[in-house]
Amino acid sequence: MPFDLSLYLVTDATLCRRVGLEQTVEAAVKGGVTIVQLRDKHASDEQMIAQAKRLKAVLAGTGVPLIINDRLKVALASQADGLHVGQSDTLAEEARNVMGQGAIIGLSINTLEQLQAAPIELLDYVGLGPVFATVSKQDHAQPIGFDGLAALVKACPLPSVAIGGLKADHAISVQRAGANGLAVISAICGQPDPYQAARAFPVFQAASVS
Ligand code: TZP
Ligand code: MG
Repeated sequence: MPFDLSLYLVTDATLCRRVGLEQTVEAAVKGGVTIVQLRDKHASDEQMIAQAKRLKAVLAGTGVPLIINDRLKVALASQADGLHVGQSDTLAEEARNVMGQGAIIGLSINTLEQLQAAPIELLDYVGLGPVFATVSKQDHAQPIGFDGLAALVKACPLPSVAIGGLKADHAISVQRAGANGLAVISAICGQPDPYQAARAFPVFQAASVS
């Protein structure tokens, strides 16, 4: 499935509770979100499968892919479009094997060493960060700043999306660093009006569709 990393929404169940997860995603996509990742560190697989199916229904016909964080079982059972894995997960190879060539597989990268060790040929994109410290992810790695982001992008042969503490005002700096987009949780999830929150992000000049 083609994908556009320019405004990548990562969901947080707690932050989305007031507006509702489906409502947040629907509004954010209307406001310009181009790709959605369902991330939930606390739900059971069964709960997450049900949630993923509801989000698939919300996204049907929009062309916006649904990516699942970490849980291959959930991605398979919900027929999601892809899987995003972290450094502590060893899922990229397994995900590619069982989800097939058409799946969108992403990996989180924090350092040049991780980039050099990454199974690039199995991946479709990388998430680079955190750019800034953030309370949205517990025990996140050392922030890399825009200079660190630019160094990783330069060394990276794949499309990339920056993550970590990013707000609409950072879009220009992210673009200057060469990444293909911004991934955000709290700039959209938990905002009173997720549609307006998404719209606040400027459209990337050369939105990359892979
Ligand atoms: N990975 C690195 S930082 C982060 C994740 C999932 C959280 C980003 O959340 P926020 O609220 O956009 O800083
Ligand atoms: Mg993980």
